[in-house]
Amino acid sequence: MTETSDLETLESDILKAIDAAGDLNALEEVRIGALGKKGMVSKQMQRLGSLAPDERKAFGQSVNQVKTRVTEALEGRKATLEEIALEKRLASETADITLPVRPGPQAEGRIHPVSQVMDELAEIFADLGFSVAEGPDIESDDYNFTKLNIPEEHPSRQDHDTFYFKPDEDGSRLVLRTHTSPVQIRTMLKQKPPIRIIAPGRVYRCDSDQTHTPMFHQIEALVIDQETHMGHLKWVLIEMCKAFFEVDEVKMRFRASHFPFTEPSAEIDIGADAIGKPGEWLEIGGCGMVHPNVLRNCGLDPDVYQGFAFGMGIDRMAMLKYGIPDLRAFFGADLRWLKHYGFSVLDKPTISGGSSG
Ligand code: 2U9
Repeated sequence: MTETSDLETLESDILKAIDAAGDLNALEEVRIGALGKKGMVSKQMQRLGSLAPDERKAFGQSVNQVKTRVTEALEGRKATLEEIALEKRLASETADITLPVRPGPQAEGRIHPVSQVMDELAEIFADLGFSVAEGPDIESDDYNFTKLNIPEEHPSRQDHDTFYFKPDEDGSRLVLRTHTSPVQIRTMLKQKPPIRIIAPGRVYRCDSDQTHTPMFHQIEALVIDQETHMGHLKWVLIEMCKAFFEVDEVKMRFRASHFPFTEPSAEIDIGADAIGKPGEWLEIGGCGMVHPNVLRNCGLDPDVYQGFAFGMGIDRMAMLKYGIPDLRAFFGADLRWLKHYGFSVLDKPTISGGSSG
């Protein structure tokens, strides 16, 4: 056989081997066998020395042409094999995005019913134009009682009702606040009306039985403006209850009552239809027009400014809305209770989405 036919046979054999390579490793073997130092094509170059001078140039060119064609074939086959490998990998790594989300850590966590209801009420009152005010849990008896027109001998000042700290030198006595009303006092002392605030937070009473715990949560609201009247109070309460209980209509009645810090005062009852007990009335809190003495204690002229206020128990509102039977379990830190009565961290309450998210 002539050198050229040898080369043709060699090239044909190598091209067949390239096409037959099933993966990148096999193809690399073929490349080394053809173009490596000891490769079949490289060996042909060694034959140059044994050729006559006039044959050497032509043969050398032929070998280089074979090298070029083999290199192109190798690159082509490599690209094909890489494409196949990628397709295979993509096929094995597909993620079915229609599958439900795998529960993550936030699926474990629960929002406590008190936090949920605080968030719901904060959303509702924000929509009504109220802002949230906060204050200390440890209060002076001046802010917690005196400025609220609560007389020295009032029973709520007794230490069977109120947690007192040890008296300090200057005689003012510190208490664990028995309501969030001191927050309203602090706001009236530092903010010029109009005022529209809610004061949610922990309150403490020296009380503990089936339906009372020494700490519970309260939300109070205060509106101070000129020409504010009971109609405004009733409207705010009705709108708040409709949004909170997510009903189009709510029955509400006001039973005359007495609180030192409001005049007139009333207990607030709602028709239990909202929670599936038609014909019954449920007390949800108390309200009234801010007593003139309280306005004066905060430097406001009762002939210029009037206001209303109301207070509700947040724990109680949660029990009513979500049918939670036992108040004491709210503070029992039992994860089974929380798992059952708690809320998902992903359902933030919004007005548009309905207050319970
Ligand atoms: C200021 C003036 C008036 C807040 C009010 C009530 C009536 C009331 C209870 C409901 C259930 C407390 O959580 S509860 O036990 N509250 O009945 N609260 S009027 O009146 C104020 C507050 C602040 C400056």
